[in-house]
Order: sequence, then structure tokens, then C-alpha cells
Amino acid sequence: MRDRILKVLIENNDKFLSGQAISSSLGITRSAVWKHIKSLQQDGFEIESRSGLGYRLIALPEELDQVTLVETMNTRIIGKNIEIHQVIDSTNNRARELALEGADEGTLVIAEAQAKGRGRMGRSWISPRGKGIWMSLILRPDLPPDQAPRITAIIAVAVRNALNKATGLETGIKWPNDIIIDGKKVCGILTEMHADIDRIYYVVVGIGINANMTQKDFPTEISSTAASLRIALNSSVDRRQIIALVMDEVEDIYFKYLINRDFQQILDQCRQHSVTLNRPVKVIGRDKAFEGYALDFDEDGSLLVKKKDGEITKVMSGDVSVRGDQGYV
Ligand code: BT5
Repeated sequence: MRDRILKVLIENNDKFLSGQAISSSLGITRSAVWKHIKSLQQDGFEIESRSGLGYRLIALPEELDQVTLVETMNTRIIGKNIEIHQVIDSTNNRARELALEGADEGTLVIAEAQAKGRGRMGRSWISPRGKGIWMSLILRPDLPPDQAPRITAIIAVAVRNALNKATGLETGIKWPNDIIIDGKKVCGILTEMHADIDRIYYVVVGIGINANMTQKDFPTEISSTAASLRIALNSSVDRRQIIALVMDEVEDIYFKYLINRDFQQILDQCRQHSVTLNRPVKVIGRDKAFEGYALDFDEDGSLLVKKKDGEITKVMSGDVSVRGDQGYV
């Protein structure tokens, strides 16, 4: 009932709604309405109450909740089912569990904090409470498993576009899975899948966006390479709007791709926004590293690097980090 009252208040936030109108439309007493309004106010919903006029929702709390997030979404499939956690080990783990239980494509898991946020290759992802957008999306693309890196490219383009639209900031893609602002990492993407030899069962795409982190939220190891939207804009951002914009872009680009299968178009966008191409780079693998020049993307999305001896090597996204020769980018 509390959620239904909240929904009514959101839908009518341009005017006052009388307690009587709410109580008769939901079939509860006025004192029950008042009790739920009190509980919403205690949870940080700013609701103005005026005698003779009724109630009006003025502002939402910082904390994310199911009802207001669903109300902010404009998508049909992507992000339609949402599960929100206060603290979780990793949203990718929870999304994997849900995917194995048969959750629909587009299911989204969000956490206010992650105790064991992960990056690639066993690295950790710093995910302090309430400061970022830590979320994982379940996709079920009808693709062979060797094309899974395409999903990372699609999501990178989608998140880049969304962050650019949300903030107006110049955002770039550092191949294969980082979104960059001012030469620093504002978002990382972690794609994990369950597949057999010729078919993907599901892909979990983990997206970590440093939304409202301040400089002191970054531990020293990453304080010179990490960025946040808040630091770049000098003001905090609305995480709901950003999540909704990311979902819009994913829905648009991902489904278009599944229909037209035009990966060149995705690669062109990656090229256009790449901060990796046409630069000297260091390719750091699990047990060896080499230097070269980032030439282009190959048709499958891998990176073509010209080594110092002139040989051109194809670098696959799963198991390497690429750094600029002078530092992170
Ligand atoms: C990534 O890995 O960039 C993928 C990050 C994915 C995070 C999301 S959050 C929701 C979902 N649930 C998860 O458990 N994970 C996903 P990689 O390219 O391996 O980069 C990891 C490296 O980025 C670390 O070794 C640090 O150097 C750096 N790093 C860690 N936390 C960071 C942060 N909040 N901002 C910027 N850089 C960070």
C-alpha cells in the first residue's frame, strides 16, 4: 500500500492530492493514508502536507528504491525488473543466480554498496555505499559465445552515450571496458557469461559508475586514475536519471544490433570515441607485457597493435589491460 501511495504521489507531483482522494482511490481510511505518508517521510521522501489541500511529493531521497526507479524508466525490456539491495557481495553474483533461475532478459540488480565488487581478472572494484551506481544487467543474446566481446562493446557505447547525455561531459571509451572523463576512469564494465560451445545462455553485464564519489572516497591506489561525475561537474548527480538513461541507450543499441547484426556500426562508434586508438600503448597480460601502437579494432572487436618490430598482433579483450605509454590512458 505504501508503494501504491508513493506511485500516486509521483504521478501527481505537480499538485496537491487530498487525503480523501487518495483514500477513496485506494480503498483505505484517511488515517491509513496519513500513516503511510509518515513512513515515507521518515525514509527521506520530502512530502509537503497542507491542511485543506493535502499532500504533494517534493523530493526523493538519495537512496534508490524500486518504485521511484521503475517510475523513472522509459524502457520496455531493459531494466524493467529491478532488484535493489542495500549491501551485497557483488551484483554480478546475484544477477548470475537470477539468470540461472531463469530471470528474464533485462533484469537489473542494483546495490547501494558492494562488499566484494569485482573487476576483471580477480581485481577488486571499489563500491562505497550510496556513492555510485553498482548494477548488473542480465541479457540473453542469441549469439555464439565467441561474439560475447561484442556485448561489452555495445554496453560501452551505450554507457558512454548515456553519461554524455546526462552530464554534457566529453566521455571516451578506453578499450575494452572503461569509460573515461578527463583521462580518468569513471566507469568499468565486467561482462561474464554462461555458454556452451555454440550458444550463450546468458550474459551478465556489470556496470560500475562513479556517480557521487568525492576525491576522498577513492583509495590512494586509484586516486590519480579514477574520476567521478560529481568531481567532474562540481555538483552531485541524480543516480535515477543516469540509470534510466543507461537503460534507454542499452535498449536502443542492443536490440538494434540483434536485428541488423551490423557490428561495424558499433565499432565505428567505438572508434569515434576511443581514447586508445592511434597511440602508443602497453599491453599487460597475465604473465607477459609488450609495447606497441594501437592501430585499429579488428572486425570481432579485438585491438590491433603494431609491435616495435613491425608485427601486427591481435589483442583479445578478456585477459589484458591496455595502458597508454605515459600512464593510465
Ligand atoms: C572493471 O574491471 O573495470 C570492471 C568493473 C565492473 C564493476 C561493476 S560494479 C557492478 C558489478 N558488480 C561487480 O562486482 N562488478 C561490476 P578492470 O578493467 O579489471 O578494472 C579494475 C581496476 O579498476 C582495479 O584494479 C582498480 O585499479 C580500478 N578501480 C577499482 N575500483 C574503481 C573505481 N570505483 N573507480 C575507478 N577505478 C577503479
